[in-house]
Amino acid sequence: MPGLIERYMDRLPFEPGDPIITLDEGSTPLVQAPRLSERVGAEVWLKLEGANPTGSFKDRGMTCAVSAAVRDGARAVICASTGNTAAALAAYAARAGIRGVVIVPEGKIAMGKLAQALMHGAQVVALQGNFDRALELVRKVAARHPIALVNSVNDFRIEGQKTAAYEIAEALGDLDALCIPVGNAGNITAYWRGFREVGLSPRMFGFQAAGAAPLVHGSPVAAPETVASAIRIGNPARWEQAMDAMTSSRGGVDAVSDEQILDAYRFLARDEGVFCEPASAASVAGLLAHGAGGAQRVVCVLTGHGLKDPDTALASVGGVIPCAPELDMIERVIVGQGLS
Ligand code: AN7
Repeated sequence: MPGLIERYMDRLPFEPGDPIITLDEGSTPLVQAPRLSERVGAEVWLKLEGANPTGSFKDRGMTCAVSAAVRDGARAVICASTGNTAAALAAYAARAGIRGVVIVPEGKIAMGKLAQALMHGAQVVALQGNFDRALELVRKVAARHPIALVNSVNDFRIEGQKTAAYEIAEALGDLDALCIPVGNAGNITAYWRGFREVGLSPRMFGFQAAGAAPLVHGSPVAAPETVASAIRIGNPARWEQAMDAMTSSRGGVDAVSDEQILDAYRFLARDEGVFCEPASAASVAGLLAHGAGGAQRVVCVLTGHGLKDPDTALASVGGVIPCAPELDMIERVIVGQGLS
């Protein structure tokens, strides 16, 4: 499939002939989740955004933000990031042949994301502070220098990300509820915009990690903490729009503990064959813990791939079984576990 700007140009702020920086993002799988459906007593679908080129939904926003920046003559792009935006920025900046700069909280981004940003040649600044401080600082840098800010405060990001709602509408026709993790609150804003544009109003249920749940508390969190590093955010930039999406759709926002997140993370991997990153599992943890208002047909957005964060995966499961290179030793190990 072509990238999403080409697919949806009539509904995006681009014209034929504009420069398009793309990796053929979007068109991600929407798969049924039979075991999860059974557990919650509803028809549950998973939108696998980890199948995007850099492994997260950020590619949808980044193709638009970087294409628009190039159209405006930008030679450099910058963002603050908990990791996935940094990886996407780095890839699309490389594709565009412009400079990429990312500011990330030192020691708090998953290994895969760091490897991506560095491999794609972005300048990676490890801030001795959290994401919220990084976002404050990049806003100031972008105001003072000719460098385009591509965090989701940039509306082109929202425009690109709304296309995931189009794809769900095309695949299902209609749905009763959407469950989605909320960090900086750009994605829930984007889905709501996309659904409204195609005439749908599913109930929007946003889920935050309990240690980083400003929308649930109704006030910013100064020192957010969670195993789901992607959503370790205490003062979301799209606060009002996210609340509007949840209120006007008769949805809501709730918190899930790290334990609930990790349980859902393992359940998806072991029982549905879907490996997402911990932040993504917050959508399913939320559905399991809080329900979705009695909805019949529910879509959970799995925002990023599990391979992004191998450290958390390995810390969440049992280890390997060492074995001498002999047939009888292998048999003892695997037949001992029962084969038939
Ligand atoms: C996997 O990369 O904020 O509510 O800087 O990586 O739109 O912020 C990532 C966010 C959910 C939350 N799931 O989305 C960043 C960043 C994953 C994420 C979110 C993020 P928003």
